[in-house]
Amino acid sequence: MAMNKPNELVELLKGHRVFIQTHNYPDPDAIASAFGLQEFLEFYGVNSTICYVGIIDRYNTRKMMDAFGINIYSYDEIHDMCEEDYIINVDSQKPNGNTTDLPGNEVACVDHHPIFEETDSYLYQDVRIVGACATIIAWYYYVTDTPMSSDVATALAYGIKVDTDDLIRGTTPLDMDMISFLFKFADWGKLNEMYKSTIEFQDLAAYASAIENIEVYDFVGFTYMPFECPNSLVGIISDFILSLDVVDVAVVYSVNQNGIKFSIRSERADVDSGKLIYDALYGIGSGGGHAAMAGGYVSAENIKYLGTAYHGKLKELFMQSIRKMV
Ligand SMILES: [Mn+2]
Repeated sequence: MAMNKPNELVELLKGHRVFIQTHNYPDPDAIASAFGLQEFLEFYGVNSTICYVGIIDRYNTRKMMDAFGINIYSYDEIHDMCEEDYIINVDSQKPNGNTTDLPGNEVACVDHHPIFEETDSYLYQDVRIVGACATIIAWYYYVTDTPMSSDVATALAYGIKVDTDDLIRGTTPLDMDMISFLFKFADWGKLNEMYKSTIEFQDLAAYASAIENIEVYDFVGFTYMPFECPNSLVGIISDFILSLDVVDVAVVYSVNQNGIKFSIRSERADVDSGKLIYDALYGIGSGGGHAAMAGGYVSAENIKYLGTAYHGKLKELFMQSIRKMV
């Protein structure tokens, strides 16, 4: 069923009401991809609305809306989506804990995450394992020679840079080609502005807690924040822990009343973050992602399966899974 010619996507959508849905709690790559796709479709006469579930919880992600003039709506603000409406899943796929099933019909998907469950329900599916979803959207402009606004080019470049950790994490030749393609159209000064004031004052409590609670076993750094943190902040702390010289795999989580949120990072070829979290939490929680980065979750009801000394139990589960891999 897989077509991946952008003009086929345009044909599929013509005459329908179209929503572009990102994964929940969208990050810069998801928002840039949705925005780039929206302007791409608009050029060919297809109007669409970008929507998401959850909240946009980072200052820098929120800053994208103003910087690039992006209109994106929380599903709470959309009251009239119906079954006949078409949905394009962007930076996500349907059978996925991180994407809410909305009333519309999911007809298309553009994503760079590995396919976890084969589904033939998409009429258009473009899933490629590249560093960022924004790379695929940039390629749509590239292969069709579609005019691109400076804001789209800059937002896509930002999405690629963030998801690839500045072109080092999970980066493929296509990511590099698209960065160089975007360079001609993007406003690099505006892109630079996105890198100012990236740590929010309230984040310092999470850094302090992560530093206080860190333990390192072999090459694995474990730490946690015993309070609610935005998903994206858990990821940022995980990157921070991974940057330590003695850490090659970071396991970071935040504990709150709804459960435990995990973020995994790996810079080892033999430890796949997505497989690690899936295996370590098997039967207790859920998780998945890329080789270099992944996320996961254990609900409050399931914490009891970890026992009262759950910090120790989690280390045991993750170390067991890692020893199977290395
Ligand atoms: Mn992404």
